[in-house]
Amino acid sequence: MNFSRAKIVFFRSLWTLFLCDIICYPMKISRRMLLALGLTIPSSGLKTKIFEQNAITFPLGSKIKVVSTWPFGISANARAWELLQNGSPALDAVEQGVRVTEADPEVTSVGYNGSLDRDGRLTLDACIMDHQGMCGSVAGLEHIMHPISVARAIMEKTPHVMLVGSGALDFAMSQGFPKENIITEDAIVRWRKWQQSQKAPPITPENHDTIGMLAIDSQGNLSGACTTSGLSYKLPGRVGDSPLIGPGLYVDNEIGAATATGVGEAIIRVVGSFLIVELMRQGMQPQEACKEAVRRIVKIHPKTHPQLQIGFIALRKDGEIGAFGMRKDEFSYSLTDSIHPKGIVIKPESWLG
Ligand code: SD4
Repeated sequence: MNFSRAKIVFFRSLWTLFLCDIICYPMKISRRMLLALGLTIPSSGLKTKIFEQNAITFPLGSKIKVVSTWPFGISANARAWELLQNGSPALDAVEQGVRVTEADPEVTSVGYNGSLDRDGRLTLDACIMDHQGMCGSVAGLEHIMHPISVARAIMEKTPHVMLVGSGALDFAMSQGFPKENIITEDAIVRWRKWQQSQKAPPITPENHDTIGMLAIDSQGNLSGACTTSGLSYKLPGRVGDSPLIGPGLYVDNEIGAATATGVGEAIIRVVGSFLIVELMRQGMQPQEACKEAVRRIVKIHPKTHPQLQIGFIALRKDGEIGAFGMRKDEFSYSLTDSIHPKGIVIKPESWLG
């Protein structure tokens, strides 16, 4: 950059900051808020710095809420909501919330009675993340009813983030988690049926779901949890997005949180949940951020995306929610808050809508 160009950039930057302060100061909003409202500042490298310097501040206790993927999230939300209302931290709420789904035999894609892999084994994936950026994760965990609690124990009791397979099982047992048979007759019947037909079942919410849950507590802190049995009849050893911090779940207490459901391979390729949080950091609305993550999946899969079941949800620090799916009329999420204390199922827009 020559000297006069540098001078122009410098004075333009000063002018932008000056204008921004004139707008922001009387209204007591930060520059970051202004950006979050969709107003952008001319480029010169300033945008990132402004985000790093100003924290968004919100009234405490005014935004308690919980969102989770799919209609079965309603009963998980109910448990989380109970805890949030009692003033429990969001971390407890999301853990206890998704435990409801993990133990529910009606949900055949999470925890107990989950879907088996190609060889007839039930291998579970889960992760959890708190408002301090701490996280824990398990993949390919067998014989344990509540992988989400093992993920939390890894976060709190080890220096690690992720344990897999037999190591995860040994750790779980060392922490007193009972080794149980969580494969049901029903799961075996479904698996045998698949073996006979030897082709992948159609992708429907019945055979292909994860619960991802995001919550804000009375202190205004965010946490998230995600748990699944993964893709039905997957190759043994296959790991999807759900136990991966970044693709399946991400929480940044300054900005917001996001989680995902759907074909894990596609979600991993765009690091979906982290991407959404980072887009919100840059001022994108939660809904637009979720849509952009789907758009990037479409870009990578120009021909096959109509076959990909994908759903993202995002919860911004101020309580604003966003969601977006890939296939028409497929993805939905559950919201529980003071306006909907019994929970409501919402169908967001989709790419192929
Ligand atoms: C996975 N994301 O293992 C999970 C599965 C899922 O809706 O969410 N299906 O790829």
